[in-house]
Amino acid sequence: MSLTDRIAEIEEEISSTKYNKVTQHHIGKLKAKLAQLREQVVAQSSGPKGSGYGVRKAGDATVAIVGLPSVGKSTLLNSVTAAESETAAYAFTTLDVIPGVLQYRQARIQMLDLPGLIAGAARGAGRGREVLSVIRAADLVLHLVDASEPASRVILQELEDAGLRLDGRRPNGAIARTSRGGIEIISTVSQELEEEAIKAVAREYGVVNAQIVLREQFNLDLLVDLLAGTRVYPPSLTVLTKIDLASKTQLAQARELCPNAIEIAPPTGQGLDALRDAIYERLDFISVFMKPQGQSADLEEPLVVRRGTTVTEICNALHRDFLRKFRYALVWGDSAKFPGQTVGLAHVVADGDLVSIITHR
Ligand SMILES: Nc1nc2c(ncn2[C@@H]2O[C@H](COP(=O)(O)OP(=O)(O)OP(=O)(O)O)[C@@H](O)[C@H]2O)c(=O)[nH]1
Ligand SMILES: [Mg+2]
Repeated sequence: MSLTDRIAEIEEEISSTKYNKVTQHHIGKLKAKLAQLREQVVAQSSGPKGSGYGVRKAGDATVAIVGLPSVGKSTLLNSVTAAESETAAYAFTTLDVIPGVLQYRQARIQMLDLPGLIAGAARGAGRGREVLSVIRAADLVLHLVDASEPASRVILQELEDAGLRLDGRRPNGAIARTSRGGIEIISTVSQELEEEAIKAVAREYGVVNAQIVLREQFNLDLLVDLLAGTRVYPPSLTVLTKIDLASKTQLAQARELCPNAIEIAPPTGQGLDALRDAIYERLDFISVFMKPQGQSADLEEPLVVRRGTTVTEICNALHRDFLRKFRYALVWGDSAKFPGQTVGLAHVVADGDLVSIITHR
């Protein structure tokens, strides 16, 4: 039996088994198996190095444009960057990853136009697996939905199956392997899952001896995510496009399917300013001002970085010599305990900070 068939069989068994305290254990094992089979599919597709899409990350952040064929992904890329990605009125116009750069408020944002995703992509339909691996590496996912033909479930399901948890967060728990003693479950809150079910799922993942610490209510899916450890949690924005084409009824339908979406029509320019703003906000950029050693601060042109950036990353963004010759940094602003605090490479900067890197001569 092929992997795809086994996946289909397990999906079928899960959906036909009623979930309750008695079946929890069994369903848990099935879900763990399913997750592992899906990972095998992805692993098989990676093949020899050089196959797949070799996209180099560039700029201050990377945004993946995701959607069904023909929703208008390439049209959007062309309208917010200088890229010229082919567009056409038929599906699968784009077969490669086409990068473009969106320059906005001192940030250089790499936008990736991707081939359309279709149902079954996570199992390898189209070039689904390769496209999904590019999406996994993105800092933000732009989910494009055609307002004149709204359908969003297909894509969201494919992303979910590929281990992408849009706007999600890591489950609050940990697995510490031990050398003996079997599996011990330590939970800080009362769990709806039976201990035996939790252990059964863990065993599916080859856990024999371990302390499993759960710091929130877990369900089977969260538990599998915790054990798999390979999930990614990118932020996302939903975008309704072609709103110039959509009838009143279609638009109403689209809005119901995708509440809070940004509405655009790239050929008329409608909504593009709002979209650029939203991308910038969602990427959580901050500004850091640099004060070159022994000179006055540059308050004109800040360095734009993502929230959570460390002094190491700032050094890298400036010039490779900074890291090699680094002695310490001085920081003024919200991340400093007092003005001019001396910090090391691991220090995390805050919006509006003034930073001076002190190097060996
Ligand atoms: N009226 C209108 N037409 C649009 C809009 N966006 C895209 N189109 C048209 O829709 C068709 C498909 O657009 P593409 O940008 O090629 O779509 P895609 O998502 O890149 O398609 P694939 O690469 O095949 O997955 C083209 O004929 C575009 O001109 C829009 O906002 N309004
Ligand atoms: Mg395209």
